Amino acid sequence: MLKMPRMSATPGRKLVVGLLAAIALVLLAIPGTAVPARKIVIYGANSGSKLTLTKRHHKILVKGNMARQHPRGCHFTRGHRRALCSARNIHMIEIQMGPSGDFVRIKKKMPVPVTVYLGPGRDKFIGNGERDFCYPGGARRNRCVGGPNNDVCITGNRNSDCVGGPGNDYCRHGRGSDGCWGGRGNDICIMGPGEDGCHGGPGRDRLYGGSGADQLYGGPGFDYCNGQRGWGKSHHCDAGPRR
Ligand SMILES: [Ca+2]
Ligand SMILES: [Ca+2]
Ligand SMILES: [Ca+2]
Repeated sequence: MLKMPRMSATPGRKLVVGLLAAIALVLLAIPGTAVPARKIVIYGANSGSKLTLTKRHHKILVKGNMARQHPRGCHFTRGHRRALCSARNIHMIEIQMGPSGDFVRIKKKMPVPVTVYLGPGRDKFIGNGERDFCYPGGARRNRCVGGPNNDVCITGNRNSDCVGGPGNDYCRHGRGSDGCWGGRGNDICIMGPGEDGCHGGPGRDRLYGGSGADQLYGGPGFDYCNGQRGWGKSHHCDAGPRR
């Protein structure tokens, strides 16, 4: 007697299993596409402000004079002087300051990177353990302090300073006579025109002077120093033209 081969059921079962797997994959993929990451945007007041950001539970609290323009991803809780932002599903905090002198400080480490545009006026930014991207603008005597983590500071064309702190930091300066302090970590400093001072600090740093007589300080670690056009002096450097 011929027994029905059991194998005949297998292709059908394989198809069902395959279909179920495909459906499961689609279901898994949906939440990722349905909830796009958000960006918080905070606007400083035109008259200048002292703004602080701190983290409280799953929210970000902003204190200081803000513009009338509603911050994105936040709501005002006391006039334009306090805002509360949900930190859920954010990928970036952006801060846009006005044309007067501003002071922005991140009091607690933010869960995502911070990008800050300080605008005109003599400004100062102090970051925390998040990655900070600081654009201090074109005024004289601006200063960005990145703090821990890998920070980026890109200045305008008048004398401004970047202080990287710990981490692998990057600074790029315009035409002023600028200062960059890389701190610990492997830093990159691109000084541009002007008579600049760059301090690599501990770690393997790469320092570029640009045109103008620059002073490059490699500090501890194997450092590359290149004064480029305009001869200044390199100190404690191990490779490059060292001039
Ligand atoms: Ca400003
Ligand atoms: Ca840093
Ligand atoms: Ca160094």
